[in-house]
Amino acid sequence: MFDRDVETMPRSQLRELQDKRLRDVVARVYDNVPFYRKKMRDAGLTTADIHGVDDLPKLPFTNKSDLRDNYPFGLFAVPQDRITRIHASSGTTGKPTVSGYTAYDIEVWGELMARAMTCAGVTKNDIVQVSYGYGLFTGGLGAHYGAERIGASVVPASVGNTRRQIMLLEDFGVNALACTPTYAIVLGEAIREAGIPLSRFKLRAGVFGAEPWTEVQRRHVEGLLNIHAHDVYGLSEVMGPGVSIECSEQQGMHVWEDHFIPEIIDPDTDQPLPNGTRGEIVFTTISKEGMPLIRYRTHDLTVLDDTPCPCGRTHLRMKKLTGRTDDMLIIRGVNVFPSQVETALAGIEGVEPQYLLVVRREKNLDTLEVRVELAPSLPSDEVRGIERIHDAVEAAVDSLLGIHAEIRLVPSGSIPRSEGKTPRTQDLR
Ligand code: DLL
Repeated sequence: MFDRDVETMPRSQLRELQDKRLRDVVARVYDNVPFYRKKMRDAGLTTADIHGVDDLPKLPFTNKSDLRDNYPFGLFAVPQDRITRIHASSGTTGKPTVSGYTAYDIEVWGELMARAMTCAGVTKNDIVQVSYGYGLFTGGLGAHYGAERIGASVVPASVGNTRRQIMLLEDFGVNALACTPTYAIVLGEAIREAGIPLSRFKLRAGVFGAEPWTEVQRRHVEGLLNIHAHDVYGLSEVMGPGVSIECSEQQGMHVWEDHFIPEIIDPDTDQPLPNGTRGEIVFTTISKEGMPLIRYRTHDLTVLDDTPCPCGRTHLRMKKLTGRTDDMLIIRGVNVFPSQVETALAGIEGVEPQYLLVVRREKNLDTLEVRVELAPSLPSDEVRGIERIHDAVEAAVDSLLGIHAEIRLVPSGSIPRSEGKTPRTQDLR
């Protein structure tokens, strides 16, 4: 373990720590963030009403839309000169969701990712290849700082250039790989296709996350790379990767409860649900300085498991994610909302705001097709006009989504309508 005392802390002691840190964070956001002060006042609450974790359900939720409404820095709880890092992930309007960190937050993140990678068996003697994207996305730098904190040798490969990735894995004798599960499969299959025997690699562990993946995919990638594949979870608003991770038991991901309080709620009634029941996971960050979040709605569906883990860690576990309550798609690691396509179509002449996103998995890579209806008034024999519309839609969609989509223009009225919510997505993966 990276920090045995904390990771095996008796639950009663962990609860005391959470109570204290929760009181502290509530006071900090009340004093420093007008958004939280107003929300608490509107709910008839003062800081004196929050004594500990039992009082958590009294506090209002925070939604992604609140982050958007306070874009970019409105939820920061410290002055700008204390913010040392800013990350962001794509949001519903084309504007990203922003997250600000103090030097202390970055230190904690590194420590929690170090705990996470130790769970996956990484030691200071290992070489770790980080093939998550480096940049505004939290995957690359999060895994990088964690591996460095352990004292391992980090190879900051970032994403792409599969042949070079494989060369590095082989030549450097890399022991652990951190990337999305999809990319791990791409690497594994490319190694198999190239006929390189696995005996030439020293890979032992995978730290894979940022998108949903199944037990079938786990077995597939474990076989392809001859490794133990660990699921790692996180979201940029809450911190980034390392909010939770699977230990050697691979039976759910330990949530680092000394820094985050997880709750499961019924997404329809918003009421808390007991552990062991499937629902939406909600996080309160209790140590973050830069941008603390109170009862943040993740829209991720899972189950909390508080039964003891044979590994000895006392922090409870969340099961593999089974989906999301909203319509966000994760395509090649990029968060895509159907409403972004609607925004992209606005202003393009000759198309209707009738569209469908079709996601497929071809050769283990996600592909996106966007079907868009042509305006009924458009003569369909006007080939050059249609080509122009196609190119305009393609450029707008690609730039707003940040990934390439294949555009298919279809006749007016051909996308099925429904009486209730119109399905905007078809996920065929
Ligand atoms: O994906 C952070 C991360 C990077 C996690 C690297 C793990 C590894 P966002 O881009 O903000 O942050 O996307 C967060 O991705 O709400 C989930 O829906 C999904 N997600 C993240 N990890 C997993 C996972 C990063 N292990 C959103 N399984 C979250 C399933 C995941 N879904």
